[in-house]
Amino acid sequence: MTIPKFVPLSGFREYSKEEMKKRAADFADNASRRRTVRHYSTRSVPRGVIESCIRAAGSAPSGANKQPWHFVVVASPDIKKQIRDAAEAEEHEFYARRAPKEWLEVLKPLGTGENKPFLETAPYLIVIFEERYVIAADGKRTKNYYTQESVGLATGILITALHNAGLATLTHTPSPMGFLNDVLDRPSNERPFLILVVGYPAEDAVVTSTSRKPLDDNVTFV
Ligand code: IYR
Repeated sequence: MTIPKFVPLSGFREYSKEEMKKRAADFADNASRRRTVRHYSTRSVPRGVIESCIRAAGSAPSGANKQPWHFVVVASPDIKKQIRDAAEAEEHEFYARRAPKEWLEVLKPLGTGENKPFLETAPYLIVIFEERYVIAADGKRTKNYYTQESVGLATGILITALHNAGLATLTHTPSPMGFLNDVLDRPSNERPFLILVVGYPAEDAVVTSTSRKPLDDNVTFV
């Protein structure tokens, strides 16, 4: 049996009530400035910033601490083009045939469509994979737990970290996206979770006018 090895909790910071309130409010103000951006500049972004943000994402809690994620950072114009071509082919099918009418109806206000130029213009695509199970060198499989929840948590932290660093993102989920395993040469125990488009917004970027649910609609204190 494996015995847990405990060490003292270090690194935890407590703040005064006042400081706590200010930090919480400042964080919420900054988070509320995040918008999903679909128009990107080709301006480059330092790779170290992407690395730090992925390090933040990797701090997410995960089922049995298996950290069931893999991030592929795509900067290569050739690979970005392959991803764009494959994604647009799937999206063409989605918008032309696969999507039910009600789905297309709720997408209308977002102004989305099958053309995905941002997959080439943005300096980085971070393709996030969910590691459903682990294959050991001897071929033995071990299960990971709560992989979708874990990868969702890591992705949320990644998006927030990138926003905090002053970058825009777009969560893109071409459907189906199995082509990402082929293009990026990822093994079959990993499933594409989503593509995160990362960069500076284009100078003429526009977003839809939107509002966020007020707390009263979102929260119940009992
Ligand atoms: N994957 C498609 C469709 C799409 C679906 C939802 I739900 C969105 O919030 C946005 C888009 C696309 O990327 O266009």
